[in-house]
Amino acid sequence: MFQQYQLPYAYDALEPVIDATTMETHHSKHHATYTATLNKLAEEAGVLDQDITSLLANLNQISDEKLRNGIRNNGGGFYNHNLYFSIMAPACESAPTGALKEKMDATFGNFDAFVEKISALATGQFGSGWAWMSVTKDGDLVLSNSANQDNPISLGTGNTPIFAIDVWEHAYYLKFKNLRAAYVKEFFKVVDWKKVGELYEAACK
Ligand code: MN3
Repeated sequence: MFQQYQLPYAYDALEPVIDATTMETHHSKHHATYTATLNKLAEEAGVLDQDITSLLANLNQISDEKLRNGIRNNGGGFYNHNLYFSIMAPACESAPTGALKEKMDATFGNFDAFVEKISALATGQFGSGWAWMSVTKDGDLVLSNSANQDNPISLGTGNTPIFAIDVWEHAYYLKFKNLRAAYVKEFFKVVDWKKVGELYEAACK
C-alpha cells in the first residue's frame, strides 16, 4: 500500500501565503484521490509491493496501456504531492544552508538567480504541471518543468527531485485566481529549506 504523506502542520499553517481551503482541498481531496487510485491500479497491475520511485522509473514493466497510463498519472500525483507538501512549512524566512547552499551558489550563482530560473520554468509551463530542482547521478543540480503529473523519475532522467512547485490551478486558483506568477513568487515564503537540504544530502549518498 502506498501511504499518503501526512502534514506535520495544520491546513491553515501556511496562511496567508497558501490559504487553508486550498491546502485542505489539495491534500484531503486531490492528493488523497491520487493515492487511492494509485493503490487500486497498482493492485490490479500486481505492483503494489514496489516502492514508488522504482515503479515510476520502470513504467514499461506494465504491459497494459490503460493501467500504465493510470499509474503514470496517479503514481506521479502521489509522489509529486508527497514531495511538495513535505518541503513546505509555516513562513519562517528559511534559506538554504550548508552543502545545499554551497552547491546552489556554485550552480546558479546565488539564491536570487535560482529563484528567477525556477520561477521562469514554473510560470512558463503551459497548462498543468510542475517545476523541479533535482540531483543528477553525479550530484549536480538541474532545473526542469513537466506537464501533468510527470516528473523527472517517470520521464526517465535518472535524476532525484528534491524541490517541487505545483503549478496546477488547484494549487493556487482560490487565492491567486489566474495569477500563477504571484503564487510562485509567494511560494518561496513557505519553503522548508532544511528539509530540501536533507533531501539533497540523501540524494548525494
Ligand atoms: Mn496538486
